[in-house]
Order: sequence, then structure tokens, then C-alpha cells
Amino acid sequence: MSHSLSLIGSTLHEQGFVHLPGFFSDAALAPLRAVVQRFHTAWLMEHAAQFRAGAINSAYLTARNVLDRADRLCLFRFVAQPRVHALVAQGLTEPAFMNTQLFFNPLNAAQANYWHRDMQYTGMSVAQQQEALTRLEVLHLRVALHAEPGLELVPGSHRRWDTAQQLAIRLQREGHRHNEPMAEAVAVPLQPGDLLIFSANMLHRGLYGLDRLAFDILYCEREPALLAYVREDCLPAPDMLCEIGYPQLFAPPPTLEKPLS
Ligand SMILES: O=C(O)CCC(=O)C(=O)O
Repeated sequence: MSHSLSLIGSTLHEQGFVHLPGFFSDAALAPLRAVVQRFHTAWLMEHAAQFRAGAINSAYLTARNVLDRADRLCLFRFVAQPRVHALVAQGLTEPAFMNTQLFFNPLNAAQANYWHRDMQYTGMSVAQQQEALTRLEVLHLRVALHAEPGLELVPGSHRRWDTAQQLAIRLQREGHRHNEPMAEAVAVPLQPGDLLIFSANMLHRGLYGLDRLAFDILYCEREPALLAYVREDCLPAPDMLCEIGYPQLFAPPPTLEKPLS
């Protein structure tokens, strides 16, 4: 690794993101690309209406009923490989696997992108989002499978609440649109094999174009409020765990408390 782990950790802590160009070799990427392509082809066939309606991402690639055992194992091994685990451990105290997503281009090339913090889609009020900002950390690890314009991010915003203007833009208030340029943003274009780690809590938006097909792995702190988003059918079966590194990453979602009878 060309950067030291502690420098990656401190950059992630201060900026909210780290770009590691060429982190994965072509050889490491080839099996992942093939599995992802199989998932994407199946997804497009099954979700044609959603794609036509403007979808730019899919999720739950490791679900039991989509890919076969060998493909799922390939994904789990990728998620839990030592080099990746070492990075995730720089940003999270007790990391847990949360989900996988795939980001691609909209059917309509003119479709607008949108600034957001991931947490705004969980049903939290604005006050709750502000309170949760530094408490509920989720990291995206974006693996670029092809060249893509990447993401635009506002450095430091994972630890800092929106300015009045940023809030108006991302929530489309006071006549603002969520695809307006945002002051202080930096764009991070990606090449195949690049890894971009970023906090889901920060202000960010995807940049559409080129052949973008990005595999995002989401890891979170082992907090019940976050583990509640883990889908049990997306975790490895017990007989797979011995074939995967760091099985402790795959924490089952918290069980619902039994109602008192
Ligand atoms: O790439 C995109 O379109 C958006 C990515 C994003 O918002 C995310 O990963 O949370």
C-alpha cells in the first residue's frame, strides 16, 4: 500500500473521504467485474420499469435468491479481504458489513444528480440527522469497475452540519434545486481499480457519465440502529463463513424483542 494506514485513517477522520488510485489490480478486479455484470444483467431484466423511471442504482447483490453460491462467495470474500478490512478498521471502531450497491448511469443522460447525506432517506427529521451526524458512522467503499466521473464531496461535512445554503440545496428549499453547484465541493474522478472510501454522512452527489459501473460496499459501526438495515438473506450462510476472512463482519441484524404476552 503506497499510503500508510494511519495517514489513511487520519485523512478519513478529517476530510471524510480518501481516494486510493489503483488499489485493485486488473487481476483482482476481473472476477468481481464478471459477478457484478451477471447481477446487473439480471437486475436490468427484472427491473426494466424502474430503470426506465430513472433508477441509478441497485442493491442487495449478495441476496440469496439472485446469484449462485460461487458468485456470492466471491462477493463475500471481496468484502472481507484483509487489505480492505485493514482500511475499514481505520474508520470504524467495530466494523460490520451493511450492504452492497451498484451505481450506473441513468437511461436519460440529461437526468440531474442530487446532493444528499445518506441518512436523509431513513425517515429521520432534520434535527435527528443533525444529532446523528457524528454518532452513526457508515462508510462507502466505492470500487470503480470502469472509468467514471466519480463523486463530488464536501470535505469535512461528515463532521459539520450544513451551512444555510447547503441545507437549502440538498432539501430543495427556498427555491434551490438539489443539483445546484455547491461551494467547497471537490470532484474525485475514478479509474478502474480505484477505491474511494467516503462517509455516507457527508454531503455528496454522484457524477454521471462515461461507462460508470461502481460497486459500493457499505460498512457501519456495530450499532443496533444501523444493523437494523442489514438484510439477513444478504449475509453468508453458516457453511460459508469458514471460507471467508473476518466472519465477525457479518453480524446478524438485531432480533426484534418478543412482545410481552
Ligand atoms: O454515485 C451516485 O450516483 C451516488 C452515490 C451515493 O450517493 C452514495 O453512494 O451514497
